[in-house]
Amino acid sequence: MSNQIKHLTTSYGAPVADNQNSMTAGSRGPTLIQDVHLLEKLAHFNRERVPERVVHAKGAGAHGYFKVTNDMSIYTKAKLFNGVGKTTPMFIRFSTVAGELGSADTVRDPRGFAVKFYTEEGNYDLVGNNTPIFFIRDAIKFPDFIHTQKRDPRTHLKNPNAIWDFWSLSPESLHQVTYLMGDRGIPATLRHMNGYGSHTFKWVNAQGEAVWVKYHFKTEQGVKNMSNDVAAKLAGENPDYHTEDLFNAIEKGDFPKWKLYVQIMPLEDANTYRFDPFDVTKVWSHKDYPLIEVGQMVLNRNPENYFAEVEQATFSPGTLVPGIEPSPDKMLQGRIFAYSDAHRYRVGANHNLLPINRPKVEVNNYQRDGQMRSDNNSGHSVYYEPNSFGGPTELPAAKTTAFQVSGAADSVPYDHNDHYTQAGDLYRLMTEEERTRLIATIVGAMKPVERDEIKLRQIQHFFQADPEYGERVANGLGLAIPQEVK
Ligand code: HDE
Repeated sequence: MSNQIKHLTTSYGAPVADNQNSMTAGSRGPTLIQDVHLLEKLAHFNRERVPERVVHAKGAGAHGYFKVTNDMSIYTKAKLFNGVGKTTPMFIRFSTVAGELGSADTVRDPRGFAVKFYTEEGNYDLVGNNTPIFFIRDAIKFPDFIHTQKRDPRTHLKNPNAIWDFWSLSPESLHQVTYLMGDRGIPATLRHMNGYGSHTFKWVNAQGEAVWVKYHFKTEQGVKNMSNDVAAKLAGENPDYHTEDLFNAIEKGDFPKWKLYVQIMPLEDANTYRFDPFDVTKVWSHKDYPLIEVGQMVLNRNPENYFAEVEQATFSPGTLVPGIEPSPDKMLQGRIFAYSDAHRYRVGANHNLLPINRPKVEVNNYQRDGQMRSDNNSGHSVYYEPNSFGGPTELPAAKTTAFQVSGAADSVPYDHNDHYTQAGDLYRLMTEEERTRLIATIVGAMKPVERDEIKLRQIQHFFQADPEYGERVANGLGLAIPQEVK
């Protein structure tokens, strides 16, 4: 690095003579509008913030790589999963869900687990959470659900009445509510939690054979959680505790690692499985579809610049590569629209030109212009297709596999509605200590709810999942299980 002094310049490269004093008419005269350095500095300062993510605003990111330990070409032609030893650079962003950009890390909330693989076939984004399931199962309910997680429009405070009113009227949320109110609701650090693709996706191999797949990132640091008391203390004393822990661990070479596994379901099983495999509020039993190891993800490099690499990172479940395709999961389908729409609004139409989002392969298409077109806008190459001038042409082998659809076009509810078995199984899997903590957390969260009708409706769901679960929450709230439920 040359030790030549770098002179201060304006954004258009002109040298700045004085960065201490505004230009004025005499020492007490008015400031001169011709002080372009002053004007530019103040004006750019006003425009330093891009809109924060409407959910998952608070986050931390890291670079790393993914290495295949078990060849998956029998299931998928996606090159990042083909061939033991295949190594793909990646970037991950962890996040909370409901809090704003400056909110505390150690809140009870799912954690975003968004992975961008820079593969040799273009970017592949696996935008999951640290929970294998979610609260709702139709995208159309997401804005409503998130409204209840955010601030009351009148008081600007979090509103437990809204939270529990929505959940008690949405029984499909019971499984994820149990997960969230349990020990894993507050991870000890971002390194001591698992990650999941949550949805079902489709893998297709080179012969065009397809299977359904679910992703599981198992932390090699071991799952460790944080108690309510420690979390509350840290939220006050060090609201960026998780962010700091991840940065420091990588900085000192203690690289966090995860093993990636998948569950594989034969295509035809989807028609007979006892749960709807495309319902993201439900899991597939590991007995039915055991975990198969795929590879290892290692985080070994911190961002150089938070805004450039973390705030401007854009992930989408629709960023797919050949061999990986969506399933009919209604939440996944809705997300495929929503994320790129959010990126165009939050970062701009050309967000994929930014270094953190740019693929590490050549991009050839006929998209032109748009704000902040920071590349050469494809120069003077041919700008339409078809053409006779050697422009980029389609690659038919990359075609998404055709699949049959049936039924009338309509607003159709799910036809599998057992929301209690898996939530009850999760409760019964817990040790007595875990159950005691779960009940205490739920009772604490539900106490401020003003209307007993809402509490009783939610207690009925807990009771249907497991009578003991319902009884213990009812007792904690000083309420009795309604006779008609027993
Ligand atoms: Fe998101 N979600 N989400 N979400 N989500 C966003 O995209 C959305 C859902 C998740 O670090 C937004 O870029 C809809 C499930 C993560 O940048 C937005 C639905 C899961 C991140 C959005 C869901 C997630 C987001 C906000 C219901 C786990 C942060 C800004 C269909 C499987 C990614 C943005 C990052 C971010 C929409 C539900 C995870 C608004 C419509 C389920 C990890 O587009």
